[in-house]
Amino acid sequence: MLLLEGKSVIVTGASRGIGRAIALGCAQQGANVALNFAGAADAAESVVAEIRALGRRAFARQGDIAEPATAGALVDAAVAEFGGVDVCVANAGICDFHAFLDLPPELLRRTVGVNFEGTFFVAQAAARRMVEQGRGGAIIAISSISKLVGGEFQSHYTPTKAAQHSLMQSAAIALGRHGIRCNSVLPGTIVTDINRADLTPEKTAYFEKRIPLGRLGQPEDIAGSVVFLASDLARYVTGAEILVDGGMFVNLQ
Ligand code: NAD
Ligand code: RM4
Repeated sequence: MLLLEGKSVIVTGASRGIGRAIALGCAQQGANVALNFAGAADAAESVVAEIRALGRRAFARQGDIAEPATAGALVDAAVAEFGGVDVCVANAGICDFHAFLDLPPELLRRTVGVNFEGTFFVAQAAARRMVEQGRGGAIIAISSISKLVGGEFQSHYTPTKAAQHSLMQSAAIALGRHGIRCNSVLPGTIVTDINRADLTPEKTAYFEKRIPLGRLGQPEDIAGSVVFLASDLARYVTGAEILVDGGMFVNLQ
């Protein structure tokens, strides 16, 4: 039996990286997937094609998730295509590594806008629809190990990852009576476009030494925890966080 058979799943920032792997992982478990993407239409359409090849339905819709209207339009499109929304994965995010002392206000505001406000808008739009439908649902924020620890060049980013989970905690309380569960996944360091330039050979070697499982993560390492939280296996899990980091966080010495 598939874990997400016939479920309608929204994934933001799904054209590549972790979002793409989540979209495919959900489709492999029987879900139909509505993808949001920022700019790369070709990449998004190729994920759509991969999902259709699995025998599921999918479509991609462009939009800046920092704009509140993007989330509403995505939910409306998922309702029109799939008849409703059961799962919302707030994955879209940015991290332009930058020193703290001269970090420009525009970069701070944009990072908060995409990572935190974007999560808020899509969670709220999906929740409104789920409440209307009256059949519960699951909302999952892709937060980070950076919710738990800082980064020298991430002073604008790490607070947005903590804010995402704080939102999931409050939303879990607000939505529990509707059977809507809200949780976070905290990836460790996963090799994607977001950190390709930052992961120098030296930094990679340091991480590999620090991670008990001995390697950096791949996007596919994250999909399983999202599928779990989206599924009925997690029916009594809400307001929780799952750290998926190969053990990096606990490795002090
Ligand atoms: P990525 O750069 O490969 O993917 C980010 C995705 O978000 C892309 O598809 C991008 O187009 C999209 N996006 C960016 N701005 C957007 C906007 N304004 N509107 C809509 N979409 C937008 O990076 P990734 O590593 O796959 O990141 C996905 C999420 O995972 C992010 O929230 C990131 O913070 C989180 N995360 C990543 C890591 C890691 O090590 N890679 C670790 C922890 C958490
Ligand atoms: C994550 C974590 C990773 C970093 C990415 C960009 O949350 O901090 O180490 O590479 O963000």
